[in-house]
Amino acid sequence: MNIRDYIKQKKSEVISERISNAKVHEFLKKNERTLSTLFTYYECAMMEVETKFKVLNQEYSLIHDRNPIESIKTRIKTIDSLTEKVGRYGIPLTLESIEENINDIAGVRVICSFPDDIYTLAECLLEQDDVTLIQKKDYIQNPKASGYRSLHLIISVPIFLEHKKRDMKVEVQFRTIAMDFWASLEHNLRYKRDIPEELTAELAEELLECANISASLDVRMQNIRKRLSEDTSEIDDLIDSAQWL
Ligand code: 0O2
Repeated sequence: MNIRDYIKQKKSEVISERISNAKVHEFLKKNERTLSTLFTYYECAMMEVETKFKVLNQEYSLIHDRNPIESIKTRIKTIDSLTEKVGRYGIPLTLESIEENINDIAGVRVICSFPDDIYTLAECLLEQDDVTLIQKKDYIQNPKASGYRSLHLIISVPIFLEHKKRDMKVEVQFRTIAMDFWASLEHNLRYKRDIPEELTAELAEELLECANISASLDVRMQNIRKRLSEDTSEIDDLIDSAQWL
């Protein structure tokens, strides 16, 4: 376990004492209806963002004859994970404070084939006039010490309800297939409790090495794709000019 995770774990142990189960239970009981409405709004915002990516993917395939998105995953944060984060951040357990401070209740993960696709899609999303960028963390340019790579955006999008419009925050994580594969494996190590400390350190080191290898593989495969598409466009040009003969 790296130092960041160790601190995180220790902090959350202290916090679970600070935010007792009883307090969480009382909060959930008191706010059940409002909380469920709020979560429905987050779900709607998540669907809006997912649709935006589906549209971009379709349009891209029309123009470039390939899909930049391999898959899209969506998730709403669980109550357990939410209250753990509220405790860890030391913020008040109120609806207003949760909405203001917790940015990843709605999450959309976009898995791309190549690193360039990530930046193209992020740019296209942010160009849309109903999308507001709140925060950007580029763990591809600046990977985490663990080796984690991904581009994280916190955005705000409007959802249109019966008689009102409401801006909701959504976290978008962009990864290549290789980055996602790595993150899932590393996630297992992070949350597996009963691994001896020595083995954890050994596996973390091995994972860091894998992260570096897969980063260079991503770049090499992207270069191959670029060369292939250059060649294909030369062939297309030849075919086009031959048709005039
Ligand atoms: P879930 O279920 O995936 O949402 P914090 O959440 O407090 O750690 P912050 O600043 O909100 O901090 O978020 P950060 O570190 O930018 O990104 C948090 C999310 O990114 C995590 O969500 C993971 O999904 C992913 N992530 C970040 N670092 C790592 C890492 O080193 N390894 C892996 N596998 N994933 C990582 P959650 O909340 O952990 O869970």
